[in-house]
Amino acid sequence: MTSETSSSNDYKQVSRRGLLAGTGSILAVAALGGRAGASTAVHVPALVIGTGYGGAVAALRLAQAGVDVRMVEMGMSWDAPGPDGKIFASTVKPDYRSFWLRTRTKQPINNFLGFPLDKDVPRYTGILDAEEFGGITVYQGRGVGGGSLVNGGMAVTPRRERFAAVLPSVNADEMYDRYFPRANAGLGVNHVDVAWWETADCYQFARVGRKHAQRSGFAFVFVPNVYDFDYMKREAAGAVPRSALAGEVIYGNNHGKKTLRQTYLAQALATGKVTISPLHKVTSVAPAAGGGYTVVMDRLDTGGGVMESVTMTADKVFFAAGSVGTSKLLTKLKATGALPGLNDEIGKGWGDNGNVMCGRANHMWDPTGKVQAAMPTAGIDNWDAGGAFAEVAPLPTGIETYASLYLSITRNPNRAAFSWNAATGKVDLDWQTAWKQPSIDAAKSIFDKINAKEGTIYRTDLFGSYKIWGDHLTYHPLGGAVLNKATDNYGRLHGHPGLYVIDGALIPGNTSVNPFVTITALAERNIEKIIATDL
Ligand code: FAE
Repeated sequence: MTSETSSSNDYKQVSRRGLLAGTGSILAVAALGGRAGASTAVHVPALVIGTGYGGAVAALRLAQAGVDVRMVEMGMSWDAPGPDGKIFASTVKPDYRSFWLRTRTKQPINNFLGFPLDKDVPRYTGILDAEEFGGITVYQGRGVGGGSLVNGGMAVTPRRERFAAVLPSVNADEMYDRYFPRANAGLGVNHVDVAWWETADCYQFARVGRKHAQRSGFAFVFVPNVYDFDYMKREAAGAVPRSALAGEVIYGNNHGKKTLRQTYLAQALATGKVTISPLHKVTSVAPAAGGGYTVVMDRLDTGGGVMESVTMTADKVFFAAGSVGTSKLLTKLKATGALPGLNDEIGKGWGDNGNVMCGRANHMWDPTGKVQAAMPTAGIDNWDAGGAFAEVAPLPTGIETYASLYLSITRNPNRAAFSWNAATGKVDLDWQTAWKQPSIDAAKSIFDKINAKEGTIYRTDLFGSYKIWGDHLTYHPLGGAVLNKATDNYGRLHGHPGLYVIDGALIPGNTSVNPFVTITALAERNIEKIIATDL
């Protein structure tokens, strides 16, 4: 085992340039991970595990409060182009960059007109993890920026009247007066110009979605996004390189999207107080002899091999590895005795945000368009009556499919738990595929009605052969270290002062809408309190 020396502060410079100016290199990063023969472990005041929404908020606010922060991220830095000159792979041509350590792709939509779409790819620390548990595949972003690298950018603040059901112990007035506005500003949320949207070819699919929703009496609502809609207009005009209009989304956007790298993380690095170590996967956190915590991590190569073990110590450790990452770590650390003070709520309260997908086959007079912007702008809101909010999703194949695709977020009461499996040395999740039935029922409250009205049918070719529902997956893992249960009401883990959870693991399974704005706003609320009282 080696320890990292403070000379790796050099990396701060490489990393900041890399993120802000798009230069820098993964090689430079990898070389600075740890050094054989070094003796003193690096000690940092604050260590943040993961660089997604919760981690980015924590790092920025801590740095602004004068605290030096080390962020460690298991994924790559994503600032060097591949052989095609692009950083990220195309959605229709996944390659080695697309998936996290798989030898075959596992595309969310894996069939089309009877043809399986998955293909072999070289094993690589790619951007999208399709993490398989017994009853569900959980899709997550891997790399500096976490889920912001791969998501659809839909930046939805939950309706005020629904918030109490989402986070009952949180003061909703404070959230809606202060933290949701702060999160929206920090994330660079913007709205599509509806006059442009009404005529843009790339939103033909969404206008068809609106027509069908409204003819069946459903509320059709526009949804903000973090994709820069001015950039998209210029894409449509042929003035700039295409990204959303080239279908880019789940394997990364080469242009146009304001990920955390352009917002919170750029600001955090600009303070000069934040250092990011990519390809570092945390495996253990335990109390250190002299106070604070010892954090052990594997430094990975791009094939997923462990190059060395790196140890750091920190006064405060923020778990921001995402709902699954944080829950897996805490479940293991509690079960193995590394963090014996954690309570029995660890690993519990996990949900899939009620995600379920489906497609509808439209008539020939309702084409959805060859070119579809990969960023959704709208949804069908039937939450109060039927328990579903359905995002009108693009199917950016480059050909006319006459298909309407939807990702529904539904009120699904089922909650799973993580547990430590000593025999395999892994953490299991007890979610069962059958638990999606309430989600299917909720989605049917919308689409059965639309199909009846339009005289259309469900597509059965997108998620397998003769299979209507995409009920095997989620994009929105939430919970596992729930606020006010596994932690106090601000994310402080019980039993171990100085350990915090600050990501989607805090949210009990469902947000009623796409989750990242809520995760960001809650992180803003919690870090403000922690800085005021714990530092
Ligand atoms: P997250 O962003 O996942 O960040 C966690 C980070 O920790 C990741 O970078 C991990 O690689 C890293 N990590 C994990 N374990 C370790 C470890 N042991 N050591 C070091 N690093 C580690 O967490 N949400 C929306 O609101 N709107 C959308 O339109 C939307 N679309 C989506 C589309 C797709 C395809 C996917 C996959 C997700 C989508 N989401 C969307 C969900 C959203 O991205 C997700 O809720 C947030 O990213 C979760 O934020 P966290 O901060 O919890």
